Amino acid sequence: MSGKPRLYYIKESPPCHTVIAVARLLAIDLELIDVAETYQSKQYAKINPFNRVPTFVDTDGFRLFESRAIAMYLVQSRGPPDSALYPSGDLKQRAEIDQYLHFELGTLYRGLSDVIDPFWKSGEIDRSRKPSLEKALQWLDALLATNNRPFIAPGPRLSLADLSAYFYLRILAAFTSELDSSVYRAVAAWQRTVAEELKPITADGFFEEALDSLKEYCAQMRQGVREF
Ligand SMILES: N[C@@H](CCC(=O)N[C@@H](CS)C(=O)NCC(=O)O)C(=O)O
Repeated sequence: MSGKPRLYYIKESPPCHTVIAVARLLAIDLELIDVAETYQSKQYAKINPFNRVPTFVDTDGFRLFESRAIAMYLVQSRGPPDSALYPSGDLKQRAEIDQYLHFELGTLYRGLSDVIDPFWKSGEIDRSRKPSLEKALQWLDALLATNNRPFIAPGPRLSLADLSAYFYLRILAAFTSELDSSVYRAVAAWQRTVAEELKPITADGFFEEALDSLKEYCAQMRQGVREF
């Protein structure tokens, strides 16, 4: 295999946004393959046995799924060694980024997915699960407020620890106005800072259109005119 590395993605998917953002930040030219209509197929299962997105396939045929793992691989395989996104030359800085990525995956994203997963079947969130998500958001808010940090990991620069959390939290309000992370003031300030930082790679409107499309999808689910 040769040519560009490939990313199998779905436009509305936050973990795909994380990977696409990292690729754009590092000026990696990806071939984007939209699998919205085919990701449940047996053919796609040969690329990703869990039938999920994103999946990355490198130019030598190496395959990887799980967005955070793909993001790390992109930085480590193609980024500069001192990339603030995930610095290979600074063990402790990278370990702190790992720490917050694990918090995001194990606590914040878990809280979020527990609340919104039922939505895909019923058009309703699981309100009984909201306390765990709110707790995770309070922790994040306190972390950012107490340390007066612009970004999640210590230091003045955007890192992988910000991106996954950012792309997941920005979809919350698409499901219901009850899930508005902007009530957490430090989280809201951090979201504005990350959005500002990402402006050079978001100017073409791709991420905004993807969010609008998800909002439309969710609105149709709520009205019962669309099924997953
Ligand atoms: N932890 C995974 C999550 C992947 C995931 O759940 N992707 C969703 C789209 S956001 C998906 O493929 N959903 C299809 C399905 O579950 O059928 C990652 O970060 O890559």
